[in-house]
Amino acid sequence: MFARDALSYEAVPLPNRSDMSDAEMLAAATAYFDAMKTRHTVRDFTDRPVPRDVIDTCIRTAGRAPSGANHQPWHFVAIANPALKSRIRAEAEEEERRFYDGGAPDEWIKALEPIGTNADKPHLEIAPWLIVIFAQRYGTFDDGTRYKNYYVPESVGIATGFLISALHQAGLSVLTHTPNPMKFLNGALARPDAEKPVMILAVGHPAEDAAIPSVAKIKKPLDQILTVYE
Ligand code: IYR
Repeated sequence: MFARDALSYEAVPLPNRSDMSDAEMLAAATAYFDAMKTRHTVRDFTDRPVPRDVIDTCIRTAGRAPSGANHQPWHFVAIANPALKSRIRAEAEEEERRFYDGGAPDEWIKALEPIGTNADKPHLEIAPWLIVIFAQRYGTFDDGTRYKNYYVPESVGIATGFLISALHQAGLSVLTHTPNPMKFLNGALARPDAEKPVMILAVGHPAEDAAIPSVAKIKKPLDQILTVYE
């Protein structure tokens, strides 16, 4: 993506700025909070299709995340193809069975009890889209030589947050799914070894009878997640 000789600093004026009053800022912040507090991780989807344009646009938003040295060390693979979704489900469930049948420490299994998860992952076939997020350990200049990426987990985490927020804003439900280990995704999706699979997002509309674990409603209050020095 970069040419080796195009790496010098050039300043351009800030192209966009918002000019809100304090009251407008608070109203905007509150409106966004009100929208985001309706987000829940969903595990039961319908097969209602979601247009490709919606997914593309949400990925564009993810691509606007800040990243270490602006290297944008991420790659997204969006899958609607039923055969590929079935393959991913089969391979993920194989890993998950190992995880739930003794591979994971007892403490981890116990921590998951209130979430109600198990090795069955039908949503990986039912949800109309799976988005697999890859982290790029290094990048490649136009001439084929490598450059190092920085703060890769942080950058990819921020981009994933942007993506989840954009999908929610578009009226879609999301499951963040992390089969353990995930290396099989490189093979299934023909991604290079330099890329580390980070997460699968199952994306779509919630099933009529979709439920969430009651613990998911318990969020830490502000005074537990914020310390202020004024
Ligand atoms: N990957 C497993 C286990 C799992 C782990 C965590 I941490 C969760 O928050 C939920 C599930 C699975 O997807 O079932």
